[in-house]
Amino acid sequence: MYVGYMDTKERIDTLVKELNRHSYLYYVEENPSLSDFEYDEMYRELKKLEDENPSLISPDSPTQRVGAIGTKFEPFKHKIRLYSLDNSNNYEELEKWYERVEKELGKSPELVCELKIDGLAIALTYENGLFVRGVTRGDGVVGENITANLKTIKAIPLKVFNDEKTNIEVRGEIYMPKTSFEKLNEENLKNGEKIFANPRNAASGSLRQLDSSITAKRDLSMFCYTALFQDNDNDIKSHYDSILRLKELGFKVNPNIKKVSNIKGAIEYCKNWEFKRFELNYATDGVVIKVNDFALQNELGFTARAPKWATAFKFPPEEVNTKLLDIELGVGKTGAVTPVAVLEPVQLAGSTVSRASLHNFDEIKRLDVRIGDTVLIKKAAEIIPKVIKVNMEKRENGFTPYEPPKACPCCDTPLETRESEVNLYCPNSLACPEQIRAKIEYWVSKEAMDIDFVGPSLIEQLFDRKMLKSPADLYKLSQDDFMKLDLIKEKSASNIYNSIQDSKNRPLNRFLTALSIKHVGKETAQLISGHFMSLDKIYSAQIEEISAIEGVGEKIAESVYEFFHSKTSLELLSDLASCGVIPQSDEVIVKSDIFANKTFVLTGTLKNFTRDEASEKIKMLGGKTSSSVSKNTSFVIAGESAGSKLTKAQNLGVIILSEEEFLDMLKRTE
Ligand code: 3BD
Repeated sequence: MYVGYMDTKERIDTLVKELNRHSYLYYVEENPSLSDFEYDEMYRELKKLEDENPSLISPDSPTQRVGAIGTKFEPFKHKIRLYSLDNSNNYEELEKWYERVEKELGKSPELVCELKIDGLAIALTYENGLFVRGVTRGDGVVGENITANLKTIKAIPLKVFNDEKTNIEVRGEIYMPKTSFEKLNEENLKNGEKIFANPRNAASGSLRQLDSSITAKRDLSMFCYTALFQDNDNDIKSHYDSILRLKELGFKVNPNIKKVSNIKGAIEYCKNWEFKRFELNYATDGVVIKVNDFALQNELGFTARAPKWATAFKFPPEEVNTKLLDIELGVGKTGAVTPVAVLEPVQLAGSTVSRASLHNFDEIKRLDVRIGDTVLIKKAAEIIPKVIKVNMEKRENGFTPYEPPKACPCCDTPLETRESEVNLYCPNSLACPEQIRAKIEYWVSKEAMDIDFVGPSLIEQLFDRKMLKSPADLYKLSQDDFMKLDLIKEKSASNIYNSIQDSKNRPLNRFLTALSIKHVGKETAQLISGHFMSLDKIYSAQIEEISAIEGVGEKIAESVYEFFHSKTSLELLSDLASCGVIPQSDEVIVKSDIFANKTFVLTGTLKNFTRDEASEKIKMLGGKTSSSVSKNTSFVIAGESAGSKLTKAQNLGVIILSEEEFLDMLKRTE
C-alpha cells in the first residue's frame, strides 16, 4: 500500500521509468524484455494511481500517448527549413556528384550511406529533454502540427535519456512495417474499409487521423536521420557521430548505416542493398549518401532546394506501370476460378514480370481493370506480383468493363457463387480436368505428401496421356511407365518411382492436407490429425466432435464430415489404401521439456481426458509414461476408483497426483 504522497510519487516515477524502459526495448531495440501481460499489469497500476492523483502525472508517462480528438491540423512554420534531396538515378550520376564534391573541397571526403526509408518525413522538437511538438515536412517551410498522433508512436521517446537539458530537433521518417501493412489491408478488406496501395500510404493515412486513438491502433514506427542541436555546446563534428548521439538519447536509428571512404564504397553499398532490401520489414526506395564531416558539409553548402553535400540514389522501382494484355482464367484444386493478369513484360524488383495476380473478380470490379489498361503492378511479400491500380489517364474509350465468366474455362460447366465467398466456383469437382490436375499437383507438393521428383510438368504429361486420373494412380505407375515420357531416362524414372513409393506412409496430417478438403489447409489438418490420431477415427467422427477441436469451426467440421461421407472420396480413400498408401499416426511434437526424465503412470478413470490423451500431453512436454509403478516412477496420476497401482505407489512413496493437480501442472506449462 502506498499511503503517503511521497510514496505514491515515488511509485509513479518507478512505474513510468520501468514502463518506458521496456517500451524502449520493445519498440526501439525490438528486443522485448517483458510479456504483454506484465506490461499491462504495470500500466494498469500506473493508470489507477494517476487517476487518483492527477497532479502527479508526468509528461513522459506512457498514459500520455493517447490524446484528444482534434478538429483540424494546425499549420506550423518550421524553425529551420527542411531541405529536399537531389537524386542520382544511376551509378554514373553518383560518380559525377562525387567528382563535383571533390573538386569543390580539393580532397576526397569520407561518406555515410544510409537506406532511404520510404515513409513520411517529420520533425520532432524536444525542449529540456521533453517531446513538445511534431510537425510534418509539408513543403519544407510550413508543415502540420501532428503532435497528438506522433505521441501514440512508441518508438518516439516522450523524453530523451539521461539529459534533461537537451534542446534538439530530430528529423526522420515515419513508416509502417510491411507485415503490419498487409495485416491492416486484410482486415480492412474484410470490414469493407479503405485498402492502402502501399505501406507509405498506410502510414500517411494513419497519421492523418483527427482522432489519435485510431493512429494509436496502427503499427507505426520511426527511423531518425538528422539531429539539429539547438545548444551549440556539443562536440559532435560529423553526421555519423550525430546518429550515434541520437541512439544514445533513445531514438530509433536505422542499424544499416555505414561509413565509406569514397564513392566506390557508396556504390558497393547500393549494390549490396538493391535486392537485400526486400528482406527488410520496411519499404526503402534508395540510399542517401552524405558527406560525413560537418565542417566539409558547411564548406559545400546548399543550392536553392537541397544540400550539395548529399544525394539520393534511387533504387529501380518496386512498382511499375505496364499494359494489361489479357485476363486469363485459372481453375484451382477447390474449383475456384481465378483471374490472372497477362502483362506486357516489364522489369520489376530485379526480374521480368509478365503475369500478375488479380485476386478475384470482385477485385477486378473494385479496381475497374479493363483489358488494354495501363496498370500499376507491385511485388508484394508473395512471389507473384499483383495489380494494384489502374492508371486512369491512360484509359481509352474503346476499353470495356470486364465481364466475369459464366462457365468454367476448362469444362464449360456453369459457374456458381458460394455463400459468403468472393470466388466463382466450377461445381464439377469430380470431372473438371483442371481441378483434378490441380489436386494432384497439390498432392505431391512440399506442404502435402512432399514427393520430391514429381512436379507440375511431369503431372501435366501424365495427365495429357491419360495415365493419371487421381492421386491414387501415381502409386500404380511403374518405372517403365515413366520412361515412356519425354526426356525421362532410367535413372530419373527410378528416382520418380522411388519418391512416390516412399511417400506411402507419410504422417496423417500430411495425408489429410493432401486430400484438398475444402477449408482444410495444413494447419487445420494438423489440428484434426493431432486430435483423432488415426484415419479411422476421423472417418467415424461426428460433426460435433470435429468442431469441438480448438481452432476448428463449424464450417470446417461440416466440410470434413461431408468429405468423409461422400461416395467419390470414399472411393479415392479405398483406392489409396489398396495401393498401400496408409498414413502413420503423427509424431508427437514435443513442445517443452519440463517433464524430461519424468515417468508417469496413469491409473483409474480420468474425467477430463482419455488415457491416450493424457499420455499425449505428457509426451508433448517431454515426459514418458509407463504401465507399471516402480521406484523409478516419478508421478502416479490417480483418477476415479484407482486400484492396486495406487496402493503400490503409496507403499513406494511415489508422488501421487489427483487429476486436478495434474491439470494444474499442465496449466502452468501453457
Ligand atoms: C530517408 C529530404 C537531408 C538532411 C536533406 C540530407 C527530402 C524527405 O531515409 N536526409 C534519410 C532519408 C531522407 C535524409 C536528408 N536522410 N533529407 C532524408 C531527407 N535517411 N528517407 N529527405 N524529403 C527527407 C522529402 N520528403 C517529402 C517531400 C519532399 N522531400
